[in-house]
Amino acid sequence: MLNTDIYAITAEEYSLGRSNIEVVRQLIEAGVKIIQYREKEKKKLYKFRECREIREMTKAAGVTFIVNDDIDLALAVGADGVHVGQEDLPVEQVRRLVGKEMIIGLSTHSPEQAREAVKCGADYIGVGPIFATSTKKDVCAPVGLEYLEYVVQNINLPFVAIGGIKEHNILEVYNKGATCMAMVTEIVGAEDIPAKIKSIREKLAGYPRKENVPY
Ligand code: 3NM
Repeated sequence: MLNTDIYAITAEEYSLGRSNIEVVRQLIEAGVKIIQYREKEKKKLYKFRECREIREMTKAAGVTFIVNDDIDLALAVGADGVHVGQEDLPVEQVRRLVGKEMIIGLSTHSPEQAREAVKCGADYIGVGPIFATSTKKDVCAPVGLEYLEYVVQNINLPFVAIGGIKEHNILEVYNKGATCMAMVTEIVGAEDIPAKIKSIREKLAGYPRKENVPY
């Protein structure tokens, strides 16, 4: 799980007029292997219809599909996983609802929350916000690269770095030991999404990892 470099997250309001479905189509075509559906403003029926279509598209392409927040939606469309935040249902309760197989991701913003995530049975954690971001409305101030470093050294769970990550600063994150980086606006807000993915990947591939980073 999270055995990939780019974790793409939808947000139609930043997608330059393209629909979530169109963005997902382009992400899949560009070879992105994990996609999260995150849509804060729409009513559930419309989210359900989009998720149902995205589930079909991702399944056909062998792409992991995660639904943000809505456990019922994740179950209804047969998503691979659900991603919850610190103020959503506790992970133990989510597990009771979704069963053993579904992936549960949990957003964390501090060492304490990361340690708690291990105890409560999250399958992976979000680590952020690494840099300032205005995409998530209620998120705390950036925790910087320090918290990421803590997770790399101390937490034995797959994790994805998130928050304000862009092509121009992604190497800072990568070089602290993150292997999977989540982005919203940098990707869905790109004029040319496949070109953006390619360019980010070239950047990562062209840069050697720091020695002795334990991952
Ligand atoms: N979660 P962008 S930050 C969805 O820290 C989300 O848990 C965060 O958007 C966290 O890539 C964030 O546009 C928004 O900065 C990331």
